[in-house]
Amino acid sequence: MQPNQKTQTLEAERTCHAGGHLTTNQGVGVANTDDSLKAGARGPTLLEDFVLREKLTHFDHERIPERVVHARGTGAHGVFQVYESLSHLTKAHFLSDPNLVTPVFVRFSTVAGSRGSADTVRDVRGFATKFYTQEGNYDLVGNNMPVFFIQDAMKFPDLIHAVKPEPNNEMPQAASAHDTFWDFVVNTPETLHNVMWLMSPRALPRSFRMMEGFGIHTFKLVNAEGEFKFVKFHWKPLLGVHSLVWDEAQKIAGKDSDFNRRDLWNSIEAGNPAEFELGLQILDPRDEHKFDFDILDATKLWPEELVPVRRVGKMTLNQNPTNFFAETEQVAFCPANLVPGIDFTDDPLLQGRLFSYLDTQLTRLGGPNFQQLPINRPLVAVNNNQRDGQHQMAISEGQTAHSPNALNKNEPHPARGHESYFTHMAEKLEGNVIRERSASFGDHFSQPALFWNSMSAFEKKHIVDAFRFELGKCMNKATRQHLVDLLGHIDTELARAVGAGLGVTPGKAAPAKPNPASSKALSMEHTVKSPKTQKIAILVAKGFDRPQVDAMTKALCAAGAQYEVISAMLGPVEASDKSTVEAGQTFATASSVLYDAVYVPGGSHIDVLKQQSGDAMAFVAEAYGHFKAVGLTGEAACLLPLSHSPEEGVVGDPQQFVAALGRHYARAGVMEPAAPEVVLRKG
Ligand code: HDE
Repeated sequence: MQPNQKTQTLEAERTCHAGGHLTTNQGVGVANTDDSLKAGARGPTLLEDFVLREKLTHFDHERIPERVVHARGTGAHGVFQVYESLSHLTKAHFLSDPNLVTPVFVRFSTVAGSRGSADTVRDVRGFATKFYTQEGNYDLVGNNMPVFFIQDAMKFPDLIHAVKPEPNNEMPQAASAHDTFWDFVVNTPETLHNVMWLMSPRALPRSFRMMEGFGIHTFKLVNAEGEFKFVKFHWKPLLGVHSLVWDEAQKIAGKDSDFNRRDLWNSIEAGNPAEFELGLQILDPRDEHKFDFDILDATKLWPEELVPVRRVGKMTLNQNPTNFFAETEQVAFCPANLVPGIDFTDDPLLQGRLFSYLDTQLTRLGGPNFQQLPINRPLVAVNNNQRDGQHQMAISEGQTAHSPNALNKNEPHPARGHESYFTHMAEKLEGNVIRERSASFGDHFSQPALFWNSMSAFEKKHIVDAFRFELGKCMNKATRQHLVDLLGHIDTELARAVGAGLGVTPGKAAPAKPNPASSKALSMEHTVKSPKTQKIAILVAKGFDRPQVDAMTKALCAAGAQYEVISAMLGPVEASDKSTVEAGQTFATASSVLYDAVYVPGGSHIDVLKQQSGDAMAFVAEAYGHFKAVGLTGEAACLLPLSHSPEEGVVGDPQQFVAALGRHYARAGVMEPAAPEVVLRKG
């Protein structure tokens, strides 16, 4: 794979430690970095040992503060290219020239957990993209959900204090299922829309390659004539939007806490880039006030049925970082990093973010020069009078560092003429100085109801189960009651179903404004389904049917799926025809939750699998329980106790198996009535 422009510049920065002799940081050669300098072989150690002191000192300072939120993350390099010129909408070069390939770096993250927490926790995912454009760096710092918990940046520290581990005992890690989070939610009903998303399967992405991204805020696109349109940014994954189920997510957190990170890394290493299309929702300024929500309110989305998403370009993440710390840990995103042609709106959440990112990075990255780190440095020249500061890397030449100046002919000069430069939209502002929330931000229930109405039966069940789990972990009974009462304002069935699991009867409140609307785009049910890059477990023991395995692996490879052979022991496993296949995993190292589907060929090995290794039966049963495709050929059919139909995703034929890859949520059945009068309607 050809490295892109950014990775080429990073290449130039690389320090290769493969060859040469050991030196100190001063470049002085050393022959021994294993033993400290002592008075006699048994000590004591001498203070003059600068080699020991240097090694320990550097080690003592190897960690930097983790991000105050989004601490756990992983990154990848790639490129972005627009399909057609959008110059009628924006003067941003990278969106105007379809021949331009813009390098990008993306960091995906969870929000609440510490840097070492598990990947598959219930949480929002960050989706931050740095475009290294020819006009400077542009950062689109988004999430995998289209709305946020709060409307005003002023509430952010409260939200994060509430969701992070509780301050007295630092529990629980990377989880919203505790009292302080729900105490904040019930007392801040503007959170409810994002909370509905958080309780949905969207909070458990199967892969970073299979989740959407959203800029959330309303931004502006500005063209060369100075005309603007409002815009919402979307990332649409080409593999569709897919999630884990809760039981699976919890088990993966123990079996492979790097599950999402590993998935991205391995896919890229295997030559399967992560691909996303950039989508735009465009709104004419004349239509700013035509909706029953305020477009400056970050707790609201623009239903795609009202404002369609136009796919305008593609991002391909095709290169793993060389060094996690240098790139993924040190990358610094900031929503204030704009290029000409894109501008902010007055969204009060966005306005606060414009301050917070640079501010936090001054501490995290130790001073004002972190923009000079290779991963943060723009491709274009940086030219200004800023000087000095901690960790200054540039050796600026000349006498002047002020402007205007005559001593250096006023260089660097203000950009002019055809030089690319940023100008803020000339907008008339007026209003009283006031600390108040706009009344147009006041409806906290209609869009959560829209989301709920749009869910499939399975998603509704997931949401109800998630509320029951989360509130079940919340010890304060008043909080549980309060939450169920609030859910009553969204949907009566939802409130009753959640309440039944918590032993709480919803209050009398009916939805303030019954909202029967639904939006197809909000449900994962209608997403793209593809066998590509799905990971299949093939279970074998001595005596398996080789031709059946060959037929299956051929069909899987042709469809772009991947497989791993699992047996009781590593190494060659003998088939009925005496040929062998290599087992790369065992029942000790592998688990059904780490695969998208399972296949077991027929043959005499079934008796071995059943008798000697109950693990195989548990493997198949668990995959079935998590709604995965199950391929059982010939004698293997007995591994599932009851007979199942192809409609349920249980098949034997390779082509049918490939077609069945994906989740079969119909197996979940109808939701158990929570109370005699409650039956969830189908989504
Ligand atoms: Fe962030 N957020 N945020 N945030 N955010 C940070 O900046 C903040 C918000 C998002 O991979 C911090 O460098 C405030 C919305 C992502 O490095 C910090 C508010 C959205 C990342 C910060 C918000 C995001 C961050 C912590 C409310 C989606 C990780 C470390 C006004 C549109 C970026 C850092 C990465 C990181 C502040 C709300 C996305 C503290 C004050 C809304 C993806 O500056």
